[in-house]
Amino acid sequence: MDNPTMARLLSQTADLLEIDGGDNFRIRSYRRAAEAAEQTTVDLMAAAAETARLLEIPGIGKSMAANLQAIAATGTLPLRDELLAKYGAGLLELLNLPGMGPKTVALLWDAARIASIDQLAEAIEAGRLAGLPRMGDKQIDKLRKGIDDYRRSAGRYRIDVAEEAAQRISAYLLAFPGIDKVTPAGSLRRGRETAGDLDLLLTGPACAPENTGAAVEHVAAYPGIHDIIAKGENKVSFHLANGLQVDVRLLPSASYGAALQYFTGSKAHNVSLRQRALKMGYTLSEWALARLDDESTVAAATEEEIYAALGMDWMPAELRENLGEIEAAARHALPKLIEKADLRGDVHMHTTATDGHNTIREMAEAALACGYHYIAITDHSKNLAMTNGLDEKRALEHVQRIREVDQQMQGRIRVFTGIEVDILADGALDLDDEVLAQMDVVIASVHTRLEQSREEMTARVLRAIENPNVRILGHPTGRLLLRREPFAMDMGNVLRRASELGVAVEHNAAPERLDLNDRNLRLAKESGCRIVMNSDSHDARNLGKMDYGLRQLRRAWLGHQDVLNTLGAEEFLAALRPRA
Ligand code: DGT
Ligand code: CA
Ligand code: CA
Ligand code: ZN
Repeated sequence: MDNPTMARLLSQTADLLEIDGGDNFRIRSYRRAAEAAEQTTVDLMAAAAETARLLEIPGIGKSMAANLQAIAATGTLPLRDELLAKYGAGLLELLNLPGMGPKTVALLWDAARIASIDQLAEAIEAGRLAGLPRMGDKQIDKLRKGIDDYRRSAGRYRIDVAEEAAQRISAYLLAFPGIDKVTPAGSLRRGRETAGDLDLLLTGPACAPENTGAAVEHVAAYPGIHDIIAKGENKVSFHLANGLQVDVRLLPSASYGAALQYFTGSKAHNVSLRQRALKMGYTLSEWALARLDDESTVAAATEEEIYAALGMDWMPAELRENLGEIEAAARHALPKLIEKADLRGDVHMHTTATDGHNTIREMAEAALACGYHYIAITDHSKNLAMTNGLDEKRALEHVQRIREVDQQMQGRIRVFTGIEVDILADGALDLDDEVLAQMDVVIASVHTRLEQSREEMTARVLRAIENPNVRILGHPTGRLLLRREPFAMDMGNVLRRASELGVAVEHNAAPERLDLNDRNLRLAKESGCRIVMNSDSHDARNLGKMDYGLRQLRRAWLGHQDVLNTLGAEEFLAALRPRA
């Protein structure tokens, strides 16, 4: 079990205690321990053998050390199990609904014995929530929409969740002699923002046909397996504890390329490719590209050979959605996609001044370690009170401190001043223009009143970007993947105007956001918009985590020339919307 999983058990226990009306002091100590488990660099599983090592972690006292040891020994926490037995496992799922915290769940339980999403949906439809405290019509509508969104996205997993599972499973599988290579295929390889299931391909001597028995048993013995769905000679399918399905296939090296091509998909890409093969007198399967007449193999071992035999260039998996890539590869006219090494800076991040975990200096040092040439510090503004957002006075003091750190870094990295200023409900900005005018990078973002109508939201964002201080429109759809749908807005209209004004649009690389999505990124490019990719880090450890975002840019066919923060520091500043 890894640290985040242990942290989750502790924070779920805190939630359950709060719902149960437990002692505040106790609830807080679970929350603090969850936070500590999330933050620490100590491997908790290993440290659990020695109480003293656990106690050295700030936020872990005697009773929480004992809890961590219980988790390490049994994989679970007795108190959590007890509370779940009392209320039912569905209670925790309720907390996934937007705006649903332990207090609301407790209210729903006390007033109507609601302990799952299904029961909540039923109660709403039967009108049983009307009249409950804090449950006005608007609140109930919000809940109904939250349930719809949740059900629509159920069964898919965020790309980072799928990726981390793939890495853990790969590490385990590669320890087996005879498994030489584990390659993720399917939607994960294509870099889609979510995955329905995980497809892993294994090759090596232990994966050759008629010889797979031991390797199959090793796969089936993976400790993270919740239940096995199917186990055959060259395939094992199972669920992980979080419900994610994993399809593992064992392959002979000779047909590795054909299998990788087939199981990478997408389905639409494969259908189109197979038609092309047929026209050329070939048949394409997961085993090989073969001649139709005598079934002899034309290519099978690598993807490059297969695409080449079809008269095409090999293409990165992110492009394989049947959106013109097959024709482009046949014309030898594939785009050159942006790469990690192209990124020179990151201009959206938070510090301890608001809701970040690190200081300006720590962020600068971490960015330096990522190889960046520049960053901008962009904390929240006062409208986001729960983040301790900056008012005018604090914002100016912060700018001063940012400039000091910029000096201290002595040119090793540039630290630009900035702010993520809230776009208020009417489209006004949350801070005075004179204050904004003193900053290098002003990002304007919508964080509140997301329920506005399409007309209101479009007008609101258009008004905000008219403000000449705005350089970048932050996370332009406000979505939280699998949790909150994008707000209603006329994106085409906003992108057109942003392009006219020279306001850049952000691709937010945080894996829970990833907006603009691939489709809208294409639209942004077609509209002539400048695009900036940012990590939106609230923690120095997240700096440099641009991979998931990068893959969305690549899915949108973007090259380095399409993304502003591939420029050097001075060129980047100069390329932002010029000062009025
Ligand atoms: P997902 O799992 O929903 O995120 O999406 P994928 O693309 O990973 O889909 P999945 O896991 O069902 O299948 C993996 C790949 O296998 C898929 O991208 C293409 C290939 N594949 C699966 N079923 C078919 C099929 O019926 N025809 C063709 N041509 N390819 C298929
Ligand atoms: Ca899949
Ligand atoms: Ca699959
Ligand atoms: Zn934001």
